Amino acid sequence: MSDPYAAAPEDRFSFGLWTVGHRGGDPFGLPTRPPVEPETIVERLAEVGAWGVSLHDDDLVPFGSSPAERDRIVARFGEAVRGAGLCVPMTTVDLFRQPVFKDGALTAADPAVRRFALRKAVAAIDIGAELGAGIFVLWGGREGVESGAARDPRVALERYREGVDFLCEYVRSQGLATRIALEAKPNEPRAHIYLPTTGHMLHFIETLAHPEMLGVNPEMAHESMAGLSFSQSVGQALWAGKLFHVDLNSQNGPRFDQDFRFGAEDLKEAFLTVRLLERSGYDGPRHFDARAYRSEDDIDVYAAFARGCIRNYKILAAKAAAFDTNEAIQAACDKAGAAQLSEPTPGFSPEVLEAIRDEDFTALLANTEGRHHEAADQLMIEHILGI
Ligand SMILES: [Mn+2]
Repeated sequence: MSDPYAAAPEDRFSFGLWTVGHRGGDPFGLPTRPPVEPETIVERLAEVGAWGVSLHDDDLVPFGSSPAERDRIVARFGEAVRGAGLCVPMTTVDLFRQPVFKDGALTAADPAVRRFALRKAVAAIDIGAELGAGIFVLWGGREGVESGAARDPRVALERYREGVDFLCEYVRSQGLATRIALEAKPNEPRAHIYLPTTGHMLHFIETLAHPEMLGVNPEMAHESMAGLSFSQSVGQALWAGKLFHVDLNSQNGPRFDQDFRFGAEDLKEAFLTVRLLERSGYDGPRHFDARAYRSEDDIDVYAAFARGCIRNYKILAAKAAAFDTNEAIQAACDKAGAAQLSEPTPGFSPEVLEAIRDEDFTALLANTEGRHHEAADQLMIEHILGI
């Protein structure tokens, strides 16, 4: 019998080179796994059923490579990706690792650092274009502060706006179809990062010169670090038509960014997120920005970790479909207001206002009936648990 939870290309599952390629190093410990060539990672991802592989510029082309080396590396990688039947749906730029970015990149006080960041980002967009990536993710990991004493956030945001506008103009000048997805994170590596949540990003986009080119890449761990509901963040991005990409992983509450296997923590939020993505018709990459525990070896990384991300998504998608077609569950959800919320609120007119002023709310104010969320939630829990 075939495995109902095996990945299919239409699932659009993708992994970053930096995820399965993560060597297990952390701020307190050395790497525990050997380095693996990008071409080998691609072969192994194909074996677990991935559809795509994403990358930072420096994951593939070592920082400081010559133009000739860069061309050779990108061409060889593109061949490996095509040979394995994969694609590169997304590339991103590392504007955080090198010491030059110690006080920011696009928001660095030193204008020369900002110009260098633009040069690096433009080169990363070029790598993406060469590999056929339609999406460029921008995560400003160093765009923030430890201390606000010498920083006016209004001025920093103005520099941020100019930097992103520059990149959009570059994409347009090259006639590329690249769309840019902004990724938020509240802290780590900076104490306070500018535009710390997906909601902040969604507003920022509306201040830019070409908002139609920009969307968001919400990451489950990042929103959870701020104590927020990931499914609500994804929901706002979908509602705004701005969900260009999504970083699936898991996180155990507000603490350092854990990037655990998707589904490993907070099953309820994982379920609600998968249900939302599947119901929304989202057809972008289902990208796992996660990494295996430091305790694991390179076989565990693929056999248990990468397969686990995929299986948990597929299992939750099947659970979500069954949830939405179960009559008893749907009746309980409707009793808790699921269908009622679909009824629009009236638009303003003097007549409508007058009618509202005249409406008799006596029975509403006297109504003590509960809203029955406990019953709906309990059914969801039992459904997830397989009862
Ligand atoms: Mn993360």
